[in-house]
Amino acid sequence: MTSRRDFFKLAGVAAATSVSPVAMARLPEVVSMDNAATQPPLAPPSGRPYNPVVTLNGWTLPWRMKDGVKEFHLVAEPVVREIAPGMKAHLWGYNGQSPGPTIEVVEGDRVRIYVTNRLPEHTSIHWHGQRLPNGMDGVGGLNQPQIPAGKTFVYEFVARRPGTFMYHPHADEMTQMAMGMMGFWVTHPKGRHPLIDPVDRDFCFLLNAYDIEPGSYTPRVNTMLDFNLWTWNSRAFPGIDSLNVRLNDRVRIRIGNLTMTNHPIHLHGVEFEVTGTDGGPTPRGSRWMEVTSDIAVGQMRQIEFLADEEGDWAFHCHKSHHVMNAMGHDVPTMIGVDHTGLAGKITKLIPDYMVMGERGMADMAEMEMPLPDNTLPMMTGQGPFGPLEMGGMFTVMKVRRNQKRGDYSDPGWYKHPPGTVAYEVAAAPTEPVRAPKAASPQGAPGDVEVKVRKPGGHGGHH
Ligand SMILES: [Cu+2]
Repeated sequence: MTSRRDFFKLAGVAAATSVSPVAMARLPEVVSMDNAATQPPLAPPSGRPYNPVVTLNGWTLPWRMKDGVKEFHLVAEPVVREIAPGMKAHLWGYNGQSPGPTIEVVEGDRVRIYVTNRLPEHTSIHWHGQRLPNGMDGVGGLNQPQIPAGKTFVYEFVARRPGTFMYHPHADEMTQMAMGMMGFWVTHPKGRHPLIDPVDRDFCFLLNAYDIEPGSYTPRVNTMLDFNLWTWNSRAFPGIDSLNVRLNDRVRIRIGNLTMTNHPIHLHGVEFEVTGTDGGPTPRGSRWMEVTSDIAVGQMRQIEFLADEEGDWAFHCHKSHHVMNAMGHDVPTMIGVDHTGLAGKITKLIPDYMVMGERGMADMAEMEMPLPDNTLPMMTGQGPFGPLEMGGMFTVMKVRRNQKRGDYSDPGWYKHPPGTVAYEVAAAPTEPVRAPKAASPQGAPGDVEVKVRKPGGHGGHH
């Protein structure tokens, strides 16, 4: 194992001479990442130049050039991924992290990818969206034998079309995807492309989801619907880094969805265009401005915009349950219900019952609630004006005048110019004007009685 920086010193030098020099010397060095922070873009040290992407809470895999072929080495293996500070998950991934590293190549590149399987079961890799020879498509049993545990296979093809791609196993998929085996792939155009504009910043990340019972570490792999952790690159807010850009940058964000449901991704502050899908760049006549783009299961979308408004702009999935972290499924809605004396009685029946939300759920963000080890508060994160009441698929795009070109560091919270923040006015509350109360018609119910709903079932929130 070596760090990404050390790799370049080693690249080109025959690695791993200790085991079987003849067989092993051909394998590129394994480069591994040991933390979940967003790594700076990897400027290409060889091959055609391009403007590299930044993987949100991720990194790009270095390669070595061998006889004009870009050689990568992916290692499928169990990993420990920090979902957010305070919670770690035991996942399967590649080269130390889940998702695996982003692979960046240029249109026309011949690419050779060694895949070593250190999982306890066989695997394969499907290069989602690529044009390639059929035998390289990675569907275990259909296009190739599975890669047995402990073995290394090699894939080789030419990256024929520029665009946004993903990779994931096509072997025991339900388990391996639920455990986090996936990664991003970007093929840059080899020159000026009529439908691909240059941008100042190019971000990418995968949408993924896990079902990890609070207090445990390993995802339940049989889950079909009841995922409780909605993540971007296996990170949940407040663990998702902000997207930091310079005022008036042109920004591209590439998003791939490998969850089991769709995600309407919403960006505040600006309008964007969808400039690419899984099939490639979109024709210019098909683009229109929007602020939310729905990304269906298995799809990729590229959005682009001019970041011409300074500030801290929310960026999130618009399904409100996807901007929350793990919660029990048995929590009833209690708004308007007087809990006095109730909690004690319910706790006798349901020991882990929590009273919540007499006045809405915002209490939850401030409450010091006892949590089992290794889980995240449902709604959390501290903003400059108080608790953010968010979790899951939520982060912030920070647009700053003073952000330097190529600087991806976090500039801190936005300092609003005086007089530009919503504020309280001193005014006496006014009585609402109500329609006069009509007499109840015969047989109609009178005042509505609020009944406490017993916890149980799934509250219909799938
Ligand atoms: Cu969502």
